[in-house]
Amino acid sequence: MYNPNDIAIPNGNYFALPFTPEEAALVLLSVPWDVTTSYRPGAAKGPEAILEASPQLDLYDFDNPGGWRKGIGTLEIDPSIRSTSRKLREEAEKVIIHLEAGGAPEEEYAARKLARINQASRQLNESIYKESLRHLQAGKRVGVVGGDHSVPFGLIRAVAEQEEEIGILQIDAHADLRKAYEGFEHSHASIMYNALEQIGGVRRLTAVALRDLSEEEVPRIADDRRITPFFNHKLAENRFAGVTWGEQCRRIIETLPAKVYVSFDIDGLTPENCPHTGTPVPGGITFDEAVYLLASIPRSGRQIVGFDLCEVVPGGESEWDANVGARVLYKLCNLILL
Ligand SMILES: [Mn+2]
Repeated sequence: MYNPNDIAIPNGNYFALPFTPEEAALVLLSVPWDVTTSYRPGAAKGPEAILEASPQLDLYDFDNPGGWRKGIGTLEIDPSIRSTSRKLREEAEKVIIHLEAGGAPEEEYAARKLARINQASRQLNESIYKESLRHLQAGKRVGVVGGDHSVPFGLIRAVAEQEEEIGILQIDAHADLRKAYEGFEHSHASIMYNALEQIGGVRRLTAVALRDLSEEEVPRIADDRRITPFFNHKLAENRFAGVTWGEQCRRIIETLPAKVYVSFDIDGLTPENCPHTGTPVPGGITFDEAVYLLASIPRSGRQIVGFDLCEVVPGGESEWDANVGARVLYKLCNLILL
């Protein structure tokens, strides 16, 4: 008999919970993929590290006591995702070196590699889409554990189709609105561009903690009425002027429709919560602020209909990044199961 108060024994499932995916109301889909991370790779190791760190959590959740009893299932990791990612990463690095040396993406040397990478990214998106849709159609919720921030595209597409109309709450240091960054159509820096361009059901994008933007992304945000940015410096200014975080969360949440997909890039948090992530940026929101913001979604009467957690990178000896990641993941699980 499973006893939630016993010492958790690692069993290959997130949080060492005893459910099969079939029994579970929520399934977690791990995507160990980071082909296009430009600065510092390692997000492909995120799911395994979070999985390993997760049994140390105690299961009581203050927003949803006993919520885990509805079942949080762990889908088996497809090993071909990891091996394809590793192979293509080497190709992507050659492309990046070529571009950094002043080469053009159109030159045959780079173009051939880019075509291969883009094709494989489309295949990954397709398989995540199909897998997600299968579980959604069985009446379950689905969460993706990345991987870099390109990996949830297929889940967002499947959720948007099922729910017809969704808003995305993105927590992220970056806007991820670049078109084909470095020639990679499905780069980690393009996920929201692709979601808005290619997924009709995405009606709103509300992005929180943005603080590292390219020149082209600023007008992209200003010109698209679906996007509401909550820039990090503005959140900080308001905080310094005495606006409570509760009030700021109310303003954030009211921009979203009834059904909310949460896309959580761990680098949206302050860097001490994710010291090894691919592109860390000073500033950001604290863990407590993030939890309060997420919990404000169901409190407002809205429903979380899907989520991803991306860019968690384990750092050598330290399991801290994975520990924080596991706690963000568990909070998302409990809030979606409300
Ligand atoms: Mn991101």
